[in-house]
Amino acid sequence: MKIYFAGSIRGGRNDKELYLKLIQHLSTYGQVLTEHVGDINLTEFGEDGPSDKWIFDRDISWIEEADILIAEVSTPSLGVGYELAKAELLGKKILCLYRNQKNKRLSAMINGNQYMIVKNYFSIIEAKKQIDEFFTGLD
Ligand code: 6K6
Repeated sequence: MKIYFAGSIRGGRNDKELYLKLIQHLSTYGQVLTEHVGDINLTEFGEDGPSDKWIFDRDISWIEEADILIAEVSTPSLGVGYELAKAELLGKKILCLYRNQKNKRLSAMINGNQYMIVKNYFSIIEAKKQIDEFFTGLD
């Protein structure tokens, strides 16, 4: 099972520790292609490494290769939104996890999209449970 995990990078890195924990949990189900999203040393300003075109091309080929896409969508990110739309066009199964936050609401373009499974949660334990249920539903 190849898993594409999507989470905000240049949209903001406030949830990076959360991404890391979710990626560790997802690793028990298969190969997470995008482990760097949970890299706690990666900031939204990091410029080292390959060009943006290289990153785009590699990430698109990983989405094509992935069996499923799981996105943590609490921090709004143009890149994650794009990846979700791409995965939908490619017919991938999609789970979006949204942490409930005061005075914030998930974009209607995600929350209102019947193609994707969108799950709200409060705690990391709950988020992991949503992941477990998603995988159980794939059987
Ligand atoms: C380091 C610091 C800033 O940018 C980098 C390197 N960039 C990326 N490396 C790998 N994947 C990326 C990068 N930028 C975006 N992505 C992909 O888009 C990831 O798969 C994330 O799920 C998503 C994040 O998009 P933004 O718009 O929040 O950056």
